Amino acid sequence: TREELDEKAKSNWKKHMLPEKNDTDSIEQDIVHHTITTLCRGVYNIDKLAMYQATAHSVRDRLLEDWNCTQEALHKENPKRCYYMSMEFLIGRALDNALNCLKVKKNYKESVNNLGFSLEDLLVEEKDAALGNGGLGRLAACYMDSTATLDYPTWGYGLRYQYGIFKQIIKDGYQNEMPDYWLNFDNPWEFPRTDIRYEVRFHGYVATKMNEKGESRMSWEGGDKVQAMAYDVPIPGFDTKGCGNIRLWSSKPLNTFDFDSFNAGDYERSVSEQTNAQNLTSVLYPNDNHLVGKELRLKQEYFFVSASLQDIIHRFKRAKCPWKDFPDKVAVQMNDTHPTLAVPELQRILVDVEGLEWDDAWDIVTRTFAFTNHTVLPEALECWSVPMMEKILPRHMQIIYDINLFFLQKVERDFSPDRELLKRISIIEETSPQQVRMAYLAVVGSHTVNGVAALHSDLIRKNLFNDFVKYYGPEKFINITNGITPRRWLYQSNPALRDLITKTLGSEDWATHLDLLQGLKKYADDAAFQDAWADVKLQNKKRLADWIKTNMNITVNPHALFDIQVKRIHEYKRQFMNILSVIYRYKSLKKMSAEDLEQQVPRVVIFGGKAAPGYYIAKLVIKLINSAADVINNDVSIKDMLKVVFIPDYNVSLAEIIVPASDISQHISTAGTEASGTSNMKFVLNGGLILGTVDGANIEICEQIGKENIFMFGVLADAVDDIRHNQKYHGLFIDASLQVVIDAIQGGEFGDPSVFGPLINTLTYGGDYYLISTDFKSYLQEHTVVDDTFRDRAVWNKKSIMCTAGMGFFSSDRAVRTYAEKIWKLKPFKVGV
Ligand code: 4GP
Repeated sequence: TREELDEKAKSNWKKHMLPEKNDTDSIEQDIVHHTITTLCRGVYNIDKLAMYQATAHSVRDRLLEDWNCTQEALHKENPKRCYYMSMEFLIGRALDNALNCLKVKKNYKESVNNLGFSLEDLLVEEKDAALGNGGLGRLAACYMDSTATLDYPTWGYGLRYQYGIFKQIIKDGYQNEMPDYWLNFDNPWEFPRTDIRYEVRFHGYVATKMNEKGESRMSWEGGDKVQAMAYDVPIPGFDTKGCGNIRLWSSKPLNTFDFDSFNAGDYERSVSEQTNAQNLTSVLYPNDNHLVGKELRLKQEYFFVSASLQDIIHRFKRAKCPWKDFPDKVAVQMNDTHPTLAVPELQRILVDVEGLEWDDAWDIVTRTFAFTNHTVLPEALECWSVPMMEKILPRHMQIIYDINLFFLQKVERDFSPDRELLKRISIIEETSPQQVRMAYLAVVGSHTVNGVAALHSDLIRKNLFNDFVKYYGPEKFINITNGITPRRWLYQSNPALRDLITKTLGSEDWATHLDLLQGLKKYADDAAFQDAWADVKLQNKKRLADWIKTNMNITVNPHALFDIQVKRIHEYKRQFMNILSVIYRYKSLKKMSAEDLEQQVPRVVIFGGKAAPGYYIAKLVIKLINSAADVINNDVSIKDMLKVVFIPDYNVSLAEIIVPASDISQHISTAGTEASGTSNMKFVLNGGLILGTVDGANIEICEQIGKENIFMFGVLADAVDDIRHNQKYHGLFIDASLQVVIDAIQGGEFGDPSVFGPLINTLTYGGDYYLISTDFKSYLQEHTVVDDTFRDRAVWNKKSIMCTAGMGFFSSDRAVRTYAEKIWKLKPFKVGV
């Protein structure tokens, strides 16, 4: 280590550890240097991809400098740290973000130009890091941006999937999935840590052993082992020397080889173990808000928490603190239940390996972990069958039984002996086979549980965790409304608006103090400012229209009202209701006289989003959207008053083009089903209005920007149960306007009606669980209000300005600060001052 080097060596190191220079000449030199030495190419065969790679490597050098600086300072000072454990990080592209954070974009642009390329062209060469499905994965990425920017000593832990979320291709209107092998070319944004490896065990058996003190302890033995190797992804903070990190684990075979099989001539078997090990972290499960109870997934979850905890403990032990101080040095946030096995795993390490007493260990565990819940959908709640758990993690299953036993004994002793209550609150569900309820294990193993928007947190307190709230008291269950990073979702993705805001407010400070956007309110009625504002929106709509023309060969009018719904395709998100309303509009337009038609507000309705590969109904919704688009876009009689576009392969990079271009965006989940939503925040931040239900974060957005600046409709969450009950016992009432649309589909106006039978059945015979029929009429009415409002451009522009101005609260900086203060008890740690 550095301490062991003599003075001369130390001074030699210092002499050469000079900071990178950011003048254009030095940048060019670095790019050329990387072209030659990292890529083994030269001016004779450089192309856009290689140029992107060389540029990215030179930016990475600058980041790594900050990374090292931060890690060295943390190593020396050893402050409390937080670890954000998440099976998903939906990061997107890194280059543009890094250039902005390091404040070197202007010079890079010039340098790249000087070398014969355009930076804009290079940025799109980068593949998205798409290691997540949707909401909770993108949230994790925003939170990493904020912890880095605010200098909180926080690391993310995750998995390095070789295949991220699949690529969506639309063929004959249907979704097809293609693998996303994003690591095909070299990935300059990760740093392989060949020296950081841990062994992870599966299967095996539990034995009893004597420890050094002569006490009898359980020991997990035998089984199969794989190795976890670390890859570090530096996360730059905006305008700070501090640099965060996401450590992703990749599975590798252990360096053992089955020589018996090999010598017996069974080469295939001797290597099969190696391939199995490698496959463990191959692929991200492509489900959003839905559990798939596959063995491989359970193994991924354990592999992830085992490697992460070994790493955390290794770092903790370096400081030689006593175990009881662990929670003063380490906070772990579990992003959903996916990392919950960390609870029994830490308990196992403390009791079986470190020799602590059960109660002392449990005290440490429950002071370390906190848990975020992201959904109330029953199909998303993780349950693992006890037999599967026993087979793969036999010792953990015993520990979970013990955790449950001690917990139930306490509830019975201190709270209530009611058998029904004990059954309801038990971590083990007495089905056949028994199931481990991971959300309950997470609650019992954590000191704090949070929901992600006010309504959602209320609902989990009232329903999902009600018994726990009664037992533990309400303080343990808090709300932290989600947030988004303004750096990616305005500063980077909407340069025209960024510049206008910066010019108006006189500085860029709003990018790290989003409340400053309030300052725009005083210009909301100013005609010149409104024009400048509207001009930015038009530019962004043109950018999207160009993308649609180039990539899909559909012409859309940028002066039309852009009405956008992009998110995972899910029944509860009701893209189905949206396309039904589009068909209703189409039918209405067709009935109009030429004069009436002229008077209409032209609309472009844009959809985007992936359906889980096994989600049949969601895939039919995609098909219906595309079939309707085909008919509507080719019907000249409606004179371009309506266009429908399904943008394929929606991802973070596309969102960066789509979000700034909305006039309205739709967030129309059945009330009480969308925990928060975060794209609603992104659209409003960019001056797009919301058409939405009284659900998730829509409610708080409404409070912040004013109810006159949002279009809301639909039943309230507390009415939903009664309506469902009535529908079940008194039959369904299909609204007349909805019947018109159903008839059109069943009459074959959008292709073979039998294709859509199962989809229509979800409304009719299926009992309309998501209350499309109930909300349809008020939804159509609100669409009319949208049209009428859009006709008065001054009114609309003012609303749009008020939207952006009121969004300060939804910065992920605010969210992360709240986590740090209320849950992690963490202080910022500033480097280089
Ligand atoms: C999502 C929720 O559906 C969404 O409302 C929320 O904004 C997001 O988490 C972040 O909190 N849930 C998931 C999931 O992504 O898989 O449960």
